[in-house]
Amino acid sequence: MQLLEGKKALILGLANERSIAWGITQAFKKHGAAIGLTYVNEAIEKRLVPLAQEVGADFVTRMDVTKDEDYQNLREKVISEWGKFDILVHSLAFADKEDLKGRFVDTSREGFKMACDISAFSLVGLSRVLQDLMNPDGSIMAMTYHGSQKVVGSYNVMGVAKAALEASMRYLAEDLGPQKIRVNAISAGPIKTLAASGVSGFRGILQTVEERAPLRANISIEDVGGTATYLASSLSGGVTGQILYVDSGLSIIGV
Ligand code: 0WD
Repeated sequence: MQLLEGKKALILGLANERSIAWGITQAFKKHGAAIGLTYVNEAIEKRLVPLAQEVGADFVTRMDVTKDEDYQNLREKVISEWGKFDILVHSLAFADKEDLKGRFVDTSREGFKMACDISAFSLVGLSRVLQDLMNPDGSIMAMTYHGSQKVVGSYNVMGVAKAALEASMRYLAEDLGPQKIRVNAISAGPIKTLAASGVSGFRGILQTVEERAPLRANISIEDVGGTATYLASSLSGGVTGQILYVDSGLSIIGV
């Protein structure tokens, strides 16, 4: 059954075939959605183009969420390619590698600002410039991690940025609800991607899931793609402002 037939999905944060956004893109494609993709810089563009071809994407365009003009350019691109669209996927984050090791107390003001700007404010900025282009029954989703709620060694400033992202998601859900746009987050378990390689001790985090999570296995980008498809489709009508955990159940385990 094709759950996303006739829907148009704009996906941000596809860097390579290991990216969570790739699992989501492939799942959306399988379910009949049209795809638009963005890249942050030329290096990512090179890796993105063959992936875009593989899924027959309608367009790829530049979007660096730290640049005000890119928000406007993205809006204009969506208008010229699609007019209206249905699904927005926020699957991007960034923090200085120096801030993803050692003690959180040493986080610099600049590092704090940058992590929150790129990883959290961007959801607000994107929602603002794109909201009126979204059809009713639209769905916005962002990727988060449990380090927002509990202390995870080395995740540091990114945990704070994810807390800001999750709270932003809830406020956006209230703002955009009257327009029949739903806003949710997926809290994924650890997956070995480019972004994850910046987190010191990441291997140990993966091992913990295998040893302690109820399902005793790490999750895959396909697992996230499945939940994203549910959130993008009308199957999740009535669901907004929520964080859905795709983490093999690790977050329910106490000491
Ligand atoms: O374990 C994991 N991998 C988890 C990731 C567990 C739970 C959540 N997440 C989240 C991440 O925090 C992020 O929000 O999932 C999202 C996607 O992350 P990913 O798939 O793990 O990482 P990756 O494949 O590296 O894609 C993230 C991309 C960037 O890649 P690089 O590695 O080049 O930084 O985010 C993009 C970029 O393509 N990105 C930006 N996009 C627009 N503007 C910017 C920017 N300024 N900075 C980074």
